[in-house]
Amino acid sequence: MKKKIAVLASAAMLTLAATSSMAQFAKGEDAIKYRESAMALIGSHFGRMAPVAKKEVPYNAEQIKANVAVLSVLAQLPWAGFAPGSEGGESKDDVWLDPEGFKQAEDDFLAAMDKLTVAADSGDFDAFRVAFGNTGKSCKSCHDAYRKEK
Ligand code: ASC
Repeated sequence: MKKKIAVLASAAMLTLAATSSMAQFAKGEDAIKYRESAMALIGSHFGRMAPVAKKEVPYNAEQIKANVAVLSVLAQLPWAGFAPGSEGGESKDDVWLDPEGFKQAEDDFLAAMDKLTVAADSGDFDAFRVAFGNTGKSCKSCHDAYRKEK
């Protein structure tokens, strides 16, 4: 009996760890809506910094730092939404056919985000501009590989 409970508990913990979220999605379409909502917020918080990086709008170090702090939380969200059985939406099937490649793309993006956070926290415009560009490249390469053509 104790062993059975231990097995069930460790299976539940593994499931939580695998999805990095509170709970499983009830339906595939819930996961699709969740990840696409998270991506939309990431696109907004990222995209609104582009005019600053392009020097079309003055650099305000405190605003960029605060925005990147929000973005670094948002950046953690979409991944649980690529759950098994949630194929579809804007995702190519390659997300599920090539899980190692997709995980690598996630890791590359999160590593670029970490560098963007360091750069934004430094308050140095050129460091921000370079890290912003590199993060955008990681967005694009993952979209090119794993997002359907619009
Ligand atoms: C964005 C957005 C993306 C990336 C990408 C960067 O603002 O929505 O998908 O930047 O275009 O190259």
